[in-house]
Amino acid sequence: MYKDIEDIINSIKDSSITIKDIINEADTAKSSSTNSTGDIQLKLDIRCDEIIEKNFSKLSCIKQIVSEEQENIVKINTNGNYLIAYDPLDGSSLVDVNLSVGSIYGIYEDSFSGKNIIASIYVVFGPRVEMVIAYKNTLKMYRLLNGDFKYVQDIKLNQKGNLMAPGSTQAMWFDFHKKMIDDFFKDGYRLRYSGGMVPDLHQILLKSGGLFSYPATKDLSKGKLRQLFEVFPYALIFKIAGGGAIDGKNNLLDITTTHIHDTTACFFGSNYEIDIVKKVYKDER
Ligand code: AFP
Repeated sequence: MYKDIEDIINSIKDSSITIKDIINEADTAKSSSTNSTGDIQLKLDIRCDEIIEKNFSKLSCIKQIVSEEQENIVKINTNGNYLIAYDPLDGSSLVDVNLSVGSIYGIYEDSFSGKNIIASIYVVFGPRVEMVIAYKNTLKMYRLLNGDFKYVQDIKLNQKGNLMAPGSTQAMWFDFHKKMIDDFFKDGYRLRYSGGMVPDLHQILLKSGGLFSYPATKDLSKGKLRQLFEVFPYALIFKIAGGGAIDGKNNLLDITTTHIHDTTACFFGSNYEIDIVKKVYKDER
């Protein structure tokens, strides 16, 4: 693996081992601040972000970083080759109820845009700590065992799955979207949704498929999930896994980013389910 990417991965491993310990003794109280999307930040969000930024700041190969928890781009090294966008602890509000949470990283070259993402990494903090790395058309899972991440398996999606993870407030779904989701359940799909995209998508990837959706809704016309550090990393992951990732009509990695905290509607899944979304959304919106 290219040394710079290896250095970034090792930095993420170090941060993740520290974050695991912090989650266990977490002060999950709210801080007095909100992030740029208006989410009230937990002290845990800020602490995890500080750890990741501190570790990334040691790497000369990184030019800039973008965090869900910070308004602006952070400059690291003018001569660095890579740009990293990350969500330090996605779903952090779930720590309070002891559900799994995760960190998400997108590694970009030249600019923060879907077409320039070259690698994705996510870490699931659950009963076990697991890391998935998407790079150069490979998708590999590692598990934290005795202080180190050991290779477990490659990940590949089936053409069709049976898990459904339907996000957002159902009362705000457009009728055509609600009918599509209802029809999947009528076909025997099983509901798997925790409110944390990292464990929810991890489950679909490891149990060979289905559909995760966070659509545009009557109250969120551009969905909720952030392009650079939530959506594009998973779009690359699902592409390499042999599935699909769209906004309803377009491939997610083709959409244009105008601001580092832009959101988008998103669907991640096996090809059979993604084709159904394309058919339903073709005539809508
Ligand atoms: P938080 O980070 O605010 O807990 O939100 C988690 C998340 O960004 C993503 O992980 C989930 O898939 C999605 O929000 C859940 O949103 P809904 O609760 O609206 O379904």
